This record gives sequence, C-alpha cells and structure tokens, in this order.
Amino acid sequence: MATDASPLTAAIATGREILRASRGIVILTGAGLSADSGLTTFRDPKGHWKRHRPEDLATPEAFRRDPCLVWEWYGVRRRAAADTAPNAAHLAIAAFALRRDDVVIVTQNVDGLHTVAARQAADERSRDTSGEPAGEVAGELACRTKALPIELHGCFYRARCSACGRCYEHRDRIDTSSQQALPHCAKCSGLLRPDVVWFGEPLGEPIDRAFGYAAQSDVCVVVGTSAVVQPAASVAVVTRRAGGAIIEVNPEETPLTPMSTVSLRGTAAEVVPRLLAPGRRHG
Ligand code: BJW
Ligand code: ZN
Repeated sequence: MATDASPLTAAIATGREILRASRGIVILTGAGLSADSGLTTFRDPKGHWKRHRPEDLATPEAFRRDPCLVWEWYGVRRRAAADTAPNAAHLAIAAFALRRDDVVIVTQNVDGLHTVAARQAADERSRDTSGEPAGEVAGELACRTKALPIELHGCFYRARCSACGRCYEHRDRIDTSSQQALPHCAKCSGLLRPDVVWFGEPLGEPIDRAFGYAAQSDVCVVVGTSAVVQPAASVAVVTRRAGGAIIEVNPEETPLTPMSTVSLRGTAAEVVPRLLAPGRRHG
C-alpha cells in the first residue's frame, strides 16, 4: 500500500504523538490563523504594517491624535471579519478543546473568530451526541465556554470608554465623518475606543492567566504568529522553560523555531486539522 511519507506528514505524526502523551495544552494563535479566512495579517508582504505605520493606528497617542482614522481602520477590519467565517483550523482547535479537558486557547487575534468557532463546534458536538440541534441551552453554553479563547489583545467587537473604562459590545457600523459622530459612552459621554491592546499598553489579567496555564502545560501549540510581539510570544517560552514542548505551525520560520520541538511548515487550515484530528489513539 502506498503511504504519504512527506516530511510534513512525518512531522505531523510526531506532533500528534506528543499531544497524545501530554497533559495540559496551550494553543497560542496569531493573525496567520485568520489569514486562511481571508483576513490580512500584520507583517506578511501584504500585511497591515506594510501599508500603514503602527504608530498611526495602534497606539493610544494615535487615537488621541486622530480617533476618526483609527476607528475607520477598525471599521474596515470589522467588516472583513463579519463577512468571513472561521476556517478549518479555527474549527479543529475548538473541537479539540471541547474533546479534552486540559486545553486552553490563547489568542492575539481581535477578530472574534475563535468565539464563532466555539459556538459552531459546540453545536456540532451536541448534534452528534443528542441527535438534536443544540440551541441556547445551558449545557451547550457550558460546553462552548471550554473552547472560548483568552483574548490577549482584546476584541474589536467591544468598545471601551476612554474616560470611565466602561465596556460595551459594539458591532454597529461606525460613522467616522467627525469626532462627534463616533460612538460615545452612555454613562459619561466619553469617547469610546476599540477594546484592544495597543503598543505601550499593558495586557492585564489575561496575560497573567495565560502565563499561569503555560507554566503548567506540557505543550504549547503555536499557530500563525510571527512571535515578535511581547509579552504574547513569551507564552510559548514559558511552557518551554518549564520543560514543555513547542509545536509550531507556520509557513515561515519565527524566533520560536529554534526552541520548537516540531515545526510544521504549512498553512493553518492545511496543517491544524491534521494535527488535532481525533484518532484511535488520540485524545
Ligand atoms: C500563517 C499563514 C497561514 C501567514 N497559516 N500562518 C523592543 C523589544 C521587545 C519588545 C518591545 C520593544 N519595544 C516595545 C516593545 C513592547 C511591544 C512589542 O512587542 N513590540 C515589538 C513589535 C518590538 N509590546 C507592547 O507594547 C505590548 N504591551 C506591552 O509590552 O506593555 C508593557 C506595559 C506594562 C505595564 C504598563 C504599560 C505597558 C502591547 C502589544 C500590542 C500589540 N497590538 C497589535 C494591534 C492591536 C490589536 C489589533 O488591532 O489587532 O496586536 S500589533 C499586532 O501584532 C496585533 C497582533 O495581535 C500582534 C501580533 O501579530 P501576529 O498575530 O503575530 O501577526 P503577524 O502578521 O506578525 O504574523 C503572522 C504570521 O502568520 C507570520 O509568521 C506568517 O508567516 C504566518 N502566516 N499566513 C499559518 N495561512
Ligand atoms: Zn464612560
């Protein structure tokens, strides 16, 4: 019988074996995961930072200087995310987190696609187990929660008051024609900003939680991040320093490659479903 003995297939088999023998798995994701849903990354040749300066769009100073420009950029990105869907890698990650009880998803992405995938995977799973569509029942909600990510850099479907800090779910179209037209706080009338983390801002409680899980995990699976932005990239380093393994999924090398146990050179949608698929001997 012919076998597919490509180096990638062999490396995926090694990765699966590591996962099978592991207890505690952190999955750290970045923009490359959503590239397979058609969203733009930051540092690739067609990435945001090749066309815009981060200082003009992703710092608190930029927002103070020109909030209309910053909201405009987030408006464009929100529309792109709303017009797409989780890809096979998002769905495989969510299904994996639902199957096991020791998986934590940590994302730098602000596009909400992990959350959409969590809902889809939970619906799928409860259809499989009960024969009925899940709907908004408590069990399905509890199940879906297992596949919700720790969002290190926030979420662009939330807005936060730049004066009082109150947070709002915010999916409406944004009128960027003037500062007065931008969304304002219902409580104190302060200007709302996207609830995301810009350069120079602290990541707060989510990074502490992510580091805590990373330190106790046997593996960190790193998908689609250039791993140049700190402290997010250090989540994988924490697992490695605690004696765990890193499995990297990325078409390109990154600063994490030299410390990775397995490097899977392919796209997220191509590799992750194969890495995380259920198997006879796989959790
Ligand atoms: C695929 C694929 C496919 C493509 N499949 N893969 C000097 C040295 C070190 C650190 C610093 C420094 N100077 C300043 C710092 C700190 C700074 C930092 O890290 N800067 C470096 C860039 C130099 N960090 C910060 O400022 C952070 N805060 C902080 O440190 O606070 C300290 C503090 C403490 C106490 C008080 C006050 C402060 C905050 C960082 C915030 C990052 N924000 C952004 C934008 C906002 C969110 C948003 O709008 O989206 O977050 S920047 C941008 O980069 C975004 C991303 O989440 C983040 C990471 O990018 P990511 O996901 O890795 O994407 P790319 O494009 O870089 O990589 C894509 C990868 O996918 C590539 O590798 C491709 O090969 C791959 N790929 N197709 C699989 N199909
Ligand atoms: Zn307010």
